Amino acid sequence: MYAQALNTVTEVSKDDPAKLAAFQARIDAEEKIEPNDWMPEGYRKTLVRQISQHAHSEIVGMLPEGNWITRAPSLKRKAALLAKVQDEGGHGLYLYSAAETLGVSREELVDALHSGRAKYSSIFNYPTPSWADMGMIGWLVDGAAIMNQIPLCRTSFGPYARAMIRICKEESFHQRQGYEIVMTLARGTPAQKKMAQDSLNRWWWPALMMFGPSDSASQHSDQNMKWKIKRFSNDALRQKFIDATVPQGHFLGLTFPDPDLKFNEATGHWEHGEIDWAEFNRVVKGEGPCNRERIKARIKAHDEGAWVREAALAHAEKRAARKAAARIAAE
Ligand code: BYC
Repeated sequence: MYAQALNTVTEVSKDDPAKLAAFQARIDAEEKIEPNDWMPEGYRKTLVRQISQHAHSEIVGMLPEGNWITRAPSLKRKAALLAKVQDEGGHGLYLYSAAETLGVSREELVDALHSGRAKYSSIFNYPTPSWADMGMIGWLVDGAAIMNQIPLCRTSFGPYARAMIRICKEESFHQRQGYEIVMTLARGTPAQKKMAQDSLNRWWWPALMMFGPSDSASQHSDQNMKWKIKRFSNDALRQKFIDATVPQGHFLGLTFPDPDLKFNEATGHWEHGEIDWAEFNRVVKGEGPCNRERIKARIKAHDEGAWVREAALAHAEKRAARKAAARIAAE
């Protein structure tokens, strides 16, 4: 039940070649595609897949951090964490709304998540046993998210690109608050520094997996780059993230759990060891440490929120009926 969707190769299209060529010309000219414009069915499906997976990731991503709101070490930390988790709920809503412009309903998307048909980011299937994990999520997970999402501000589908602009501004605050938590721990007592190091050891490899399979194994990349949904390949973004993050960790006196990590003077890049793709595949298929717990928590929250949705609907119906009655009375 909790296995995530099986992979399918991006559908290119059985559409009219003239329409396809005109569509591609608009993409090549950097025009934004809007919901009422003609688009190939494969483009629409790919966007629904990616935007909804992204929305699910934001909503499921609230859970590992929500775990620490009641246990944050100070009022200041609690307020910042609460605001961050609320931001993530907001990101989910912008993204579900962007997906809905493509003709799917929120209910269908949420049902796909709850039934295990839709994916969400592998990173949120790892546990958060220590306060240092709140810092590490902000620094590494939001840091990786920013690296992936800044180019999405220029993605070819208008509603997705516009949603990403605000999301990226907020992610940048999240990344800074996370780095500041890690910095405080790294400069604290030996026990605090150890907490930060242990947490980095647990999150480093899963953070690298956020960028998706290696380019040679990525099935959607070629078509997505052609449609300018994606602007950089998975490996290119992963490399940018490593190059930006390793010096930040060294500045804090932390080490990375990769004996093969070394700076290549000739290329100017940090070279890294082999990623454990078997682990990645297990987590994506629903066998990560927290997959079952996360989906169970989402379903529980959804069920317990049913009365809010019903009340909002009843209120909207009453307002519409009052408006209609007032209009008839005025005629
Ligand atoms: N986890 O052909 P590929 C956040 C799937 S939220 C799970 O390379 P594509 C945040 C992929 O979906 C972070 N699945 O695909 C929130 C595909 O499966 P399907 C989420 C993964 O689309 C709260 C298959 O593997 N960010 O930032 O070209 C707090 C083959 O992959 C993963 C987004 O969603 C993964 N890590 O590229 C803090 C960004 N990686 O659908 C932070 C938007 C790959 O064929 N998404 N898969 O069954 C993207 O940029 C792209 O979809 C990806 C994958 C780079 C993720």
